[in-house]
Amino acid sequence: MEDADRLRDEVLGEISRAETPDALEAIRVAALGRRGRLTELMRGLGALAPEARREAGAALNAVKDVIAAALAEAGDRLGRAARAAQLAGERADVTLPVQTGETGRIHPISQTVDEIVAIFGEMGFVVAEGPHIEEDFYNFTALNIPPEHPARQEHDTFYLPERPDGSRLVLRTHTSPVQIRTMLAQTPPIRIIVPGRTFRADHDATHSPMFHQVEGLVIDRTTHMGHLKGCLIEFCRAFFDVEDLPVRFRPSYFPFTEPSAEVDIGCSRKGGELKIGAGGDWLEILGSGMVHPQVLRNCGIDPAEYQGFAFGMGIERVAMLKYGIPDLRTFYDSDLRWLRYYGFLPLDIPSPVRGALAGSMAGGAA
Ligand code: 2NM
Repeated sequence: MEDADRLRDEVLGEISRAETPDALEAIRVAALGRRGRLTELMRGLGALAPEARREAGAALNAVKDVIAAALAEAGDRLGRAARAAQLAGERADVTLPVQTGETGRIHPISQTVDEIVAIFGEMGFVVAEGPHIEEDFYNFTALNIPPEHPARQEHDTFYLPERPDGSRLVLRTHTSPVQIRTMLAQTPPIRIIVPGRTFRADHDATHSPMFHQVEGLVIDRTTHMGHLKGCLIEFCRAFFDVEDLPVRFRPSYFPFTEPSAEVDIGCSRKGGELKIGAGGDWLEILGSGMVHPQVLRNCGIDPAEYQGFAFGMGIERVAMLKYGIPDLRTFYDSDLRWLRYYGFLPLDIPSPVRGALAGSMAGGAA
């Protein structure tokens, strides 16, 4: 029993000096492992007479229990210490000033979407989103787009392979299917703003097969063309930050709205330079209209009880106009030099508040 007691004292000493979970594990293996010192002593029991074996066995088991308990206790202690050290290492002082030399930038698409959402958010709109891969019904049929309409043609729309029943899913060609889903799922009043990716089989200097849209929808009992006009005039002036910006509504046609109007803003083109604001020239930036009664019916809304307006715009286009970005294709290049030039600091938080105050609030920390 001399051996067992000495072993116990030695191992307990090692355990008390262990400084890491790894060191502790090495001690456990050396004592209790398959080739461990205690294991070897136990193996030696077979050579003893029955009476002596019982006595020595009991003593070795007691030592084993003491060592196991000491290992568990030390494991807890070192685990706690390791966690405390990790937490101390990860400590962040949230009161420190903003780090200058920050290299990350907000992409102009994200910034523009955030600005548009902030303006409509102030008017009481809420954001709605939906899937990029859509059923034909939500993308076309419910929107009163007939089967033979050119927008459905193979060369305008990305279709997925035919399913067993012959139908095909599409990459949504606009964000309007989200409006359809919202009208089907909710009862008016509805006031949503819908930003997101859209897809059309078109690729040249001014078209990308993937681009972004923001659309909006308002449905209530007495919503009328005056609301559409007031809402979109207010938006244009807030977005381009021009108080007296001329805005005009020009008759147009969409299958899903009646009447339909395209929205132009005033601009001037002098010496090849485009400037937004009163200037005698016009620039188209939005499509809009009163939601077609057939679209309301397709969504389970009674057009005798409710009416509403909708609008849509291309994000890349309005971002290029507002921020003077000359080439559409550069949006998708992931060129960090471009992003450092055209991107926004994370603290340029979009705000619907305009004027000098907005400037000092947004630019203060940057
Ligand atoms: C536009 C222009 C005009 C529109 C219509 C609808 C819906 F679902 F309510 F019928 N959503 N979006 C709409 C109307 C979109 O984008 C140029």
